[in-house]
Amino acid sequence: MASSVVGALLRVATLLCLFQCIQAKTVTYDWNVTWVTANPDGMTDRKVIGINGQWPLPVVEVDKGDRLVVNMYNGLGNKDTSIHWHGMFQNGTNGMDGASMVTQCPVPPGQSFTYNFTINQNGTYWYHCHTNNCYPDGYRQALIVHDKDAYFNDMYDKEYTLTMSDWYHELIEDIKWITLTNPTGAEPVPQAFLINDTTSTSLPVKPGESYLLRLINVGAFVAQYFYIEDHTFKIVEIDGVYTEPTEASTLYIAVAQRYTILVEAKNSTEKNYPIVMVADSQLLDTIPSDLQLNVTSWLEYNKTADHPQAVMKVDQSSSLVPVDDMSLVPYDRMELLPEPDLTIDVTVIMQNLADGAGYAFLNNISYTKPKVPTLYSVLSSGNYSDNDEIYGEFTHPTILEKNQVVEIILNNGDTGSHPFHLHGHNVQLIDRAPAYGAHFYDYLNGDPVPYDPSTNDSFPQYPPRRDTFILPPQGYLVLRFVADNPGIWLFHCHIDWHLSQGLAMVLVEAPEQLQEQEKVSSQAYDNCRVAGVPYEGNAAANTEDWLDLSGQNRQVDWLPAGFTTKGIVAMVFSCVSAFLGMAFISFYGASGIEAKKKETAIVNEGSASASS
Ligand SMILES: [Cu+2]
Repeated sequence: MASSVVGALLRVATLLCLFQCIQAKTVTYDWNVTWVTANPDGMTDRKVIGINGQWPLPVVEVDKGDRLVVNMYNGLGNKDTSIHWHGMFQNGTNGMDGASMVTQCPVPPGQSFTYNFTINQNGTYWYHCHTNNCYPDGYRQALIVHDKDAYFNDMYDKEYTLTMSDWYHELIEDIKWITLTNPTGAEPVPQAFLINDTTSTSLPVKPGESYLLRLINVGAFVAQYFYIEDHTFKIVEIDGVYTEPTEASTLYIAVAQRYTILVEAKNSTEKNYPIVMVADSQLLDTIPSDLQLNVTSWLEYNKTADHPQAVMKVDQSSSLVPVDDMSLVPYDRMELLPEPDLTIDVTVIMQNLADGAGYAFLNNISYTKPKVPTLYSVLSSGNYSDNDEIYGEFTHPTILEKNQVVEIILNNGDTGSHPFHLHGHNVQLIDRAPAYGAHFYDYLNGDPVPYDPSTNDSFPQYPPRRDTFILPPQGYLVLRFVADNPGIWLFHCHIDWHLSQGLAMVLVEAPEQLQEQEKVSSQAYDNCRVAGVPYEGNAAANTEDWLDLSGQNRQVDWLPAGFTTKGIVAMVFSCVSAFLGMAFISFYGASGIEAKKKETAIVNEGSASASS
């Protein structure tokens, strides 16, 4: 009896699997990546990175369970490249994560790389170049994973995807800003803000119908506030994680974050309503007078009616009050993870190094690329893989053991907010201060406030999960996740300028399991050979002595403590010239008084003799 039940169950399971296998398909793209010319803001033509001669780039759409195959040829001629599939866990396919010098060699001009992985996730993602700040040159677009089982599928009639982005007129490689002449590290200010790679768009809607809007900030730097005049909406997904439907009227979307919302159309076609994107001007060190901080699009009820510009409700974008993502509850109600097995405690610091330029640090390390992609160090290291020394001092490696509960305490010693992203995972947001809203900038007037575990003991029962999360100015953020995905995963600020300043570290997750499961294609190693990048050895490319890191890439030296000889000489001469200056001033001043006294005496004598 028992065996016949087991047999029946097995048959059902086989049928189910067969059904799923038939359902899942392979979606293949052949992409020739080349420079093309575009003018999305109507202000100036510029070179952008196109795919098959086109820009804006193709939106990738797949169904949950599909295999995605992208054959990418680098036809840029003068620039290395790669693609990161933002938010994809790449479980079992770490080498497809696309981060140059982390999981692959940069793909040099004239070479190809095939990305090939199965997507067992759902929701709203994006893809972007992950080699030397290449995505702000236009190499970024939406990646949508449709899910026939999404709980909100029967709650809308039509869906739209809206990307938002900052836009620069110069090629990123021409913007020199980590320099002696910019010691404060002021980030380059964009020239425009785009929605769907243009200056405004209209979403046609019918009265009484409902719409699913997928919102993605594909920008390099600036977060966006988002609202629709006279409409509220329901949040149903953040970064690929379904949430309980949550009413909201304003969102704050940092670069790399995604929100999916349900909007119900009104029952009248009298007017069109502005969809408003407001750049977070707090992030900008200067605001040029010609920079348009808000962008108006429309929920278009009536094509022939007026399309009014948004009327700004506030003077400052920071007066807008967005929904706090800490208040969102995942639809699956996954519970708070237990106490951590491993705690990573890091602080964001911005500081100058010996070249006078501004850099970014997690604790005292400014991420500096290794000589060998870290994944390839793992795969070639044999028994050394669980020794973090081999990954180099300046990749800031931390080894996670399989299935550990990991807590990251991220403190902010900087006055700016930072949207951090962890590759390969989404994480629970368990504590953050200050909260979004009126008090978000409260810690600015004073010293940074680090997380204190002794005063924080209550966390949400069902914490929100996402892959990109905001660290408040001078505040903190606490995250938890399970190390159930062997791989090399970059943890970094997604402001691309800050990544280039070194605001990153690598997590080396379950390296022994990674060695067993990861297969690297010969094409991937060919790319290394052509690029002249070693693909064996420790971070210094040493294959003989794994613990000898001499020759590893290093961050720029620290500014020397105290005064250098040069400084002392400069100080002495400054003092001497100051004293000389004061002496001359006194001398001239005193001689003037003497001369005046004599003059007065002569005049007095003269008038005395005249009167006598
Ligand atoms: Cu940052």
